Amino acid sequence: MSAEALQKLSILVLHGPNLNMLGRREPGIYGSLTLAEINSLLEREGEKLQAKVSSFQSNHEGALVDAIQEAMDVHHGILINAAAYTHTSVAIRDALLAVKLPIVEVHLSNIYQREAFRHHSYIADVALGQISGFGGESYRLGLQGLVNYLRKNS
Ligand code: CA2
Repeated sequence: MSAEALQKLSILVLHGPNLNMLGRREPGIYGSLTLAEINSLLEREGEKLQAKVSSFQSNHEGALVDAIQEAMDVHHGILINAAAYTHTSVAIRDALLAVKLPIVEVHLSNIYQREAFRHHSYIADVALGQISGFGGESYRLGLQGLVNYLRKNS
């Protein structure tokens, strides 16, 4: 298929609590990229993949639930780093299930090398897959996986 014939996909990237602090605190765990740098990296990767990438960060669970609900009929898939809500939020899980969009879960750090409470994700089993431990690269890999899935399945 030629590049012109590819449907422009629309992907929503969601970032959970405290990720607005990236690049300013804890670079040893989360790397030195700021959230703005991760978002522009994803926009550039999206252009290569013929996908429009829109990003949203919130420190509030309800705002993330609202963003997931609003993605229905607007976006083709969701890339999500729910941060600490990964390990606590039934509300975010329920919203992801409700919108029935393909989901990819990402984490900067390898959550399985960290405290036991980070080993459980409420999102993992409702996602196509999870990428954890590659810093900002986790997002790029996640976007590639999500777009490849959508190209094959829509
Ligand atoms: O590794 C990840 O991407 C996490 O989702 C990050 C969350 C953590 O609760 C998850 O277990 C794993 C924490 C994000 C906090 O981000 C900060 C960034 C800079 C400074 C402090 C916190």
